[in-house]
Order: sequence, then structure tokens, then C-alpha cells
Amino acid sequence: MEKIIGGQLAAEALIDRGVKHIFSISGGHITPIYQFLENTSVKIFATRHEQAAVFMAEAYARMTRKPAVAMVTAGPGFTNALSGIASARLSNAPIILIAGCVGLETAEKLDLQDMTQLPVIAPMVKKALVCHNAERVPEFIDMAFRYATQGRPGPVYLELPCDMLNATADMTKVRRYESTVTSRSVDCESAGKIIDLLKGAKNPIIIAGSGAWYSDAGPELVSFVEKTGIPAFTLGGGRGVIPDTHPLCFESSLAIRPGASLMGNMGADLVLFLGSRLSLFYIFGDIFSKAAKFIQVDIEAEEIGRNRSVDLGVVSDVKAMLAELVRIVDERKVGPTLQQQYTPWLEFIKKSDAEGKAQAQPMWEKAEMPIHPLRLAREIDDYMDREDDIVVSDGGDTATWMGMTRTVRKAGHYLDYGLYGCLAVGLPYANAAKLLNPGKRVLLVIGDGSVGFNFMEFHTAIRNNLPIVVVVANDTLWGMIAHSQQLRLGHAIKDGTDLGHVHYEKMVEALGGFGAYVEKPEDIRPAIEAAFASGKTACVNVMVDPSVISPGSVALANLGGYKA
Ligand SMILES: Cc1ncc(C[n+]2csc(CCOP(=O)(O)OP(=O)(O)O)c2C)c(N)n1
Repeated sequence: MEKIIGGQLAAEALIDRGVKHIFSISGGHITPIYQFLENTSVKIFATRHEQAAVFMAEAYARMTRKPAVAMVTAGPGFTNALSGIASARLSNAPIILIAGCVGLETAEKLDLQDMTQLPVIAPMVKKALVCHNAERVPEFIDMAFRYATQGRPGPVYLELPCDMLNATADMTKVRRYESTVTSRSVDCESAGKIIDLLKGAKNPIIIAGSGAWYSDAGPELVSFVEKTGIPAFTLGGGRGVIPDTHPLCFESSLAIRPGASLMGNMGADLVLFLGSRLSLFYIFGDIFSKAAKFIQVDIEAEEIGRNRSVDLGVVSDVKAMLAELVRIVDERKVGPTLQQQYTPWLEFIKKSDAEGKAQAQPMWEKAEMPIHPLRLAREIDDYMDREDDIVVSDGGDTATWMGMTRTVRKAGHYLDYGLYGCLAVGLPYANAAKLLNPGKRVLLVIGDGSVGFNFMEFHTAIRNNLPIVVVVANDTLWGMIAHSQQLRLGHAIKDGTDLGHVHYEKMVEALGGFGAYVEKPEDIRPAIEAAFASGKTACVNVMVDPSVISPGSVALANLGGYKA
């Protein structure tokens, strides 16, 4: 009889699951899986750092809303992967991290790359699994996929000890598993109560977060907003579920965004909070009036009520809930009445939007040197104007400026690090975006500090023919920290915030990519055009004004536990 080992069963289970890419760096402990993935439908996508592999899986999962797999070797491969796992936990990305580890035979004998991995990662994931039995590998892989995707999506860890991967399986005991849950929970009674509360409101807003995107609630959200006339905002993974260009969408709910968000958040008398979390981004809930009615809809009961008591907490799938709300609005024929009721509020929101934007206009348009970083963000936003364009941002101030500017036309087409705030995501996210979307333009804008972390991912892009365009917003500083120190101490602490002037574009040229260097505002657009036209992985190094302080740095100096 053919000898089948645990590694083969793992490889076959991943193939059976339809996995197309596994993001990874090789290692002896996982070779028994690699050897059975060679020349199969699964491509091992090799990065230059395990952190980058997991960030790629995270972006892949965030964009496709399907589970993505990263695979790392024991010990150092595992520890390098941890930042990506922490990030995926906060972005709700359904990723599965498979890690090798030393075998039971040699545990605690001082074997190579030995460390106790499971208790380190267990608090960081939805579920930490270890399979000790070769025959049960397919079952554990099925389990990992189920945990990653059900309820609130998130990361799952699966540890496969190397002696188990090399052990011969008793095939009479092997069973194939694959289950997918398709039903969506909806609380119909609460839907009626939401409509009743809306009838009593004058100034309602809707905020849609990543829960709206993961449940694919875009069409239902647009329909509900159009029928009722409630102004809508989006945040994080929810950006784009209703396009920023929709007349009833007022873009990001981040209060620092030039537009209506601050007045919308502060002036609302009812907040319909859909699949979002009351995090720092809402000053832990304090941005809203205490008197406002707060309705929170979330797939996870534990999330409801974090940082604020709610008037109505609903455990529900966001899409199913919105579909029910649309149905009730139609059935009770309340749409026109609600629209009329909210008209003065909508006019106020539109006026706030215009005023907020007018205030930022001089910075968006600033023509003098040195380049204002908001002008750079505006040039990028203007250039990346196709519905399918994908923009990724990374860096402290840089991501803040881009978040204040980017017009998100389609969900899943704007990525930043979100709540985990981990610099270094940019290149892996952009590479994952291009891998998934070879026909779409992908641009990353990134701080000069952040670009250093995973710089060799330029090479990964070049090797894999991923012609992404990377714009480095180069202020020769770890800008956000230098700026928040200036605000707090009156000066930046040079050690730790100074980076010096580096020609990053030349480094990319040396790797085989395209490079351009920009100092004048009017040269930004031609350089980006040339970068895309080159068809190569490109770096456009743009010198920006190091003295401009972003609202993100102001917040860092003044908010919560960061303030002096
Ligand atoms: C991995 C990681 N290390 C450190 C920090 C702290 N931090 C936040 S913003 C920032 C400065 C970022 O500088 P840069 O990438 O040049 O972007 P800029 O703020 O200048 O736009 C630092 C060091 C972090 N968020 N993540």
C-alpha cells in the first residue's frame, strides 16, 4: 500500500479546500507539506520575511473576504509571524497560520528552533489548534477554516509538529471533512424597533464598519440610505461599502477627515452603528452626544456595549439586518416621511461637508515647495480616479493624510493598517492587492520610515512581476513621532526620529525596478504616470515638508494614555 505521511494529508486538504496561494518562507519543519504542494494548484508565494507573508495573507483575506493561508517554520519563523496575526485580529481578517514545530520526540531536548509556541499565540487568535495525529490532519484543517470564517472572522493558528508531518498515516482512519455554514442570523423583532427609534429621530447617522463589508451589505445599505435619506459614513474595512461618491455618503467617519464627519458625529441624535467598533477612532465613544440614541448591530454579542451603554443592541448579520430594515420601510411606507423629517439635517451635513473641505483646500492645492503632504495625497487621489484603482497607505502622518483625502469608490479597494497601527504593512498589502488584481492599478503611499521595514518586498514584487507603484512620502523623519514629541516637549528627540536623506528610488532601481525622484508639486503627477507606464515595480521618492504636523500627530500628543 502507498505510504502517506501527515504532510501529504495537510497538502491535500489545502488543495481540496481550493486554496490558491500560501504565503510563506520555507523551513525544514514544514518541508513535508511543501513537498506535496510542488506542481499542484497551490502556489507557494515566498516573501522575504514571515511578517510580510502574514500581512499578505491578511490583505488577501480582507480583500476577498475568504480565508487566506500563511505557513511558517518553527521558532523564528513563528515569532516573525506574530505582528501579522495581531493585525489580523483587529482587522477581523480570516487567516489561517500553519506553523511547524519540533516533534514530540525532541521537545525540551534543545532541538533546533524549539520554543513553546501555542501559549504565545493562543490569546492572539480566535482559536489555537495543534494536531498530534497524522490521520486527523484533514479534520484539523477543516476546523481551522471554520473557526476563521464563522461569526466575526479572524485569525486561527494550526500547529503541525514535524514528527507528525513525517509520520505514516493509517489510511483506514483518515476521513475527509469540509463544511461551510451559509445561513445568516437576523433579529426581525429588533429591526422593527430600529424603525420605531428612527421615527423619533431628527438627526440620525449611519456608520458602517468592516462587519458591513464582511457580510457584503453594500447593496442593502445603499437601498436603505436612499429610502430613508439618512447620511452615511464608513470606517476601516467598511470604507466603500457605500461609495464616497454617493450623494448620501459623507465618506469616512473619522473626525479629522475634512468634511462632515466631525459635525455628523457630534450632532447626531441617533447613531445606527453597523458592524463597527467604538474604538479610539470615536474617542472611545465620547465623540457622540451622551443624549444620542445608540443602536449597535454586530455579529458578536460581546462587542455590543463596549465603551458605551446602548439603547438597542442587536446581534445580527449586518446584511440580513439591512435587508429586513428595507423590507419594513417598504411595508410600512415610512420612507418619504423619514426623508422629509431628516431634510434639514441632511442640508446641515452637506453644508458642513462643503465647509470642512473648503478649509483643507489651500493645503490640498499648495503650489509652493517644499511639497505639502496633503498636496501629495491629493495628487494621488486625483490620479487614482478609476473605480477599480486600489490604494494602500502606510506610515504615520502619511497614512493620516491619505485617510483624510482618499475617495473610496469601491469596498476592498483602500487598505491601511487600521487599529493595530503596525507600520510595515504597505508593501505586503500592495503586493497581495496586485497578485489578486493583475489588471488593476495598485498604488502604495508610504512614509520613509515605514518603507524600510519590509523593503525587500520590492524584490518580491519584482521577482513575481507585480508592477505596483510605491510613492514614498519622504520627510527624512519618523514624522508622526517627531511631530507628537514637538507638541509634547517643544522639540523632537533626534535619536529615534531622524532618518536622514535616502534615495529609496535608486535602491529600487538597483533591484531591477523603476525609480523617480520628485521635489516639486507639479512633478508628482508626471512621475506617477511614468511609474505606471514603465510596467515595472516602481518607487517614486517624493520629498515632503517635514515641518507639517498632521491631525494624527496632534491626536497622538493629546489623546488618552499618550498625553503628557
Ligand atoms: C511597527 C511599528 N513601530 C513603531 C510604531 C510607532 N510609530 C507610529 S508612527 C511612526 C512614525 C512613522 O514614520 P514614517 O513611516 O516615516 O511616516 P510619517 O509619520 O513620517 O508619515 C512610528 C515610529 C508603529 N506604529 N509601528
